[in-house]
Amino acid sequence: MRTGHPDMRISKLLLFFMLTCTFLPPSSPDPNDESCLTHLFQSFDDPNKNLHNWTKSTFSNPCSDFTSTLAGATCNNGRVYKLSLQNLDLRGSISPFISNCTNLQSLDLSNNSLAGPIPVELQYLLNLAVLNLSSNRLSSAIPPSLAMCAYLNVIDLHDNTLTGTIPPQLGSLVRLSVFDVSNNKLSGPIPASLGNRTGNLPAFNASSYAGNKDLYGYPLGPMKSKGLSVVAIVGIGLGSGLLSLVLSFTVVCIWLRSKEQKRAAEQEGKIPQLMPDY
Ligand SMILES: *[C@@H]1O[C@H](CO)[C@@H](O)[C@H](O)[C@H]1NC(C)=O
Ligand SMILES: *[C@@H]1O[C@H](CO)[C@@H](O)[C@H](O)[C@H]1NC(C)=O
Ligand SMILES: *[C@@H]1O[C@H](CO)[C@@H](O)[C@H](O)[C@H]1NC(C)=O
Ligand SMILES: *[C@@H]1O[C@H](CO)[C@@H](O)[C@H](O)[C@H]1NC(C)=O
Ligand SMILES: *[C@@H]1O[C@H](CO)[C@@H](O)[C@H](O)[C@H]1NC(C)=O
Ligand SMILES: CC(=O)N[C@H]1CO[C@H](CO)[C@@H](O)[C@@H]1O
Repeated sequence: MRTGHPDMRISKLLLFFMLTCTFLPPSSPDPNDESCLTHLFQSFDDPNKNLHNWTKSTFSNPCSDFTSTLAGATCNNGRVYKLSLQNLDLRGSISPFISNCTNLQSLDLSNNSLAGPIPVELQYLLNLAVLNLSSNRLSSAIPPSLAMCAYLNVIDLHDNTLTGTIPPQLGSLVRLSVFDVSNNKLSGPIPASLGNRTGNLPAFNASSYAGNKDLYGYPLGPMKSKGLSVVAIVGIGLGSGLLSLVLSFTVVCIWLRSKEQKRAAEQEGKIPQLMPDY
């Protein structure tokens, strides 16, 4: 079958590309980004109106090439790939719909007052390389499913109120070069997969884990013995022994003295009776 001269086909192809480039907008709106941004904005509380130009009309098309019309957002190929919303005094929480920003590579919400849990839905952000949620009021456990984000380089969760244990699964993130969970309320053993990384994987020192009262194991110290130390028990034993000795001695003294006084009084009373009147 003949489809025309090869040169003609190539020029037709060129014409087609030229037409599509002319008539398609440089970045087509993405329904996922729209859903992500809409819900994220709803879950944030922004008392200082730092996100004043995050308006509903911009969510459907937040990108024009590399620049975004939204403060803190950066685009690539018409998709949001970076959200840098640090130091904005944001309150509220992080919407699970963050997972709809599927091209996100960097999420920095650090140094705000965000509360609630770290959404487990972050596991769907398969391109995520940087996660900085430090200096917030985030609570609950660190989701083990974060280990699904295989490109994670940075997990910075310091200065929050996270509880529970550190998921050992995070040790499987071979690209991880920064890991900081210091100053939280984490407990339990530091997984060897993170605390004592083998091979040429970057290791994390004690400063990554410091400030968690009930966290233990290398590179921190061993488990603190529950309850009182031996010194404290001996001290309390000796102290209370001495105290009861002093107390009983005092009681005996008082008893003896009052007995003596009684006897003296009795003798004083007896003397006038025995003595004849002159
Ligand atoms: C929104 O704010 C950012 C930074 O404050 C700015 O770069 C951007 O141009 C603003 N967008 C609009 C539509 O005003
Ligand atoms: C955190 O944000 C506040 C403003 O909300 C700013 O004054 C402070 O310097 C920031 N801290 C850091 C470590 O960036
Ligand atoms: C995370 O954010 C905090 C505060 O904005 C900053 O000081 C820190 O360097 C960031 N962490 C990393 C690993 O870049
Ligand atoms: C721990 O590692 C950090 C960098 O990850 C470094 O800045 C710091 O000096 C180290 N601290 C100690 C005690 O080695
Ligand atoms: C850390 O790993 C090394 C071998 O890779 C091992 O000899 C050492 O005992 C481990 N330390 C702890 C505290 O688990
Ligand atoms: C379009 C889309 O991907 N929607 C998803 C957005 O995120 C929520 C919460 O994770 C999902 O339930 C939706 O399927």
